[in-house]
Amino acid sequence: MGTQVVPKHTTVVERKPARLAPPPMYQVVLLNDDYTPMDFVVVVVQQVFGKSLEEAARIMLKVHNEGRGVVGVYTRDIAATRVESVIQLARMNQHPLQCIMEPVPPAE
Ligand code: TYC
Repeated sequence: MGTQVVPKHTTVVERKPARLAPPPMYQVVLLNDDYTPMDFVVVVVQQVFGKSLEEAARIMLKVHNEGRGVVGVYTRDIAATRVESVIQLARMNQHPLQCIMEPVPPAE
């Protein structure tokens, strides 16, 4: 056995309770195209994002008229999963519907 070294003085550093920063948030954005049927987009928005028929129709029309629109804001993994679900549903039904995620832009 070696000699034990025991500190003479100890200092206790009191920590402030850890304040966790909120996770970075991502917006899921639907992109317009000329081929995907409107009804299909509305069903996808309802199914993947849990929106009502009225809200899904409003989002679809906004995307149709403005070229793009935010469907929801989520943490990174949830946003990525929803984007994948939209793309998979679109592929399965042979529609070119595109969906992307991007960091929520900082408030002005
Ligand atoms: N522009 C499409 C049409 O006229 C409808 C549409 C809306 C497509 C939203 C994609 O993300 C989209 N059939």
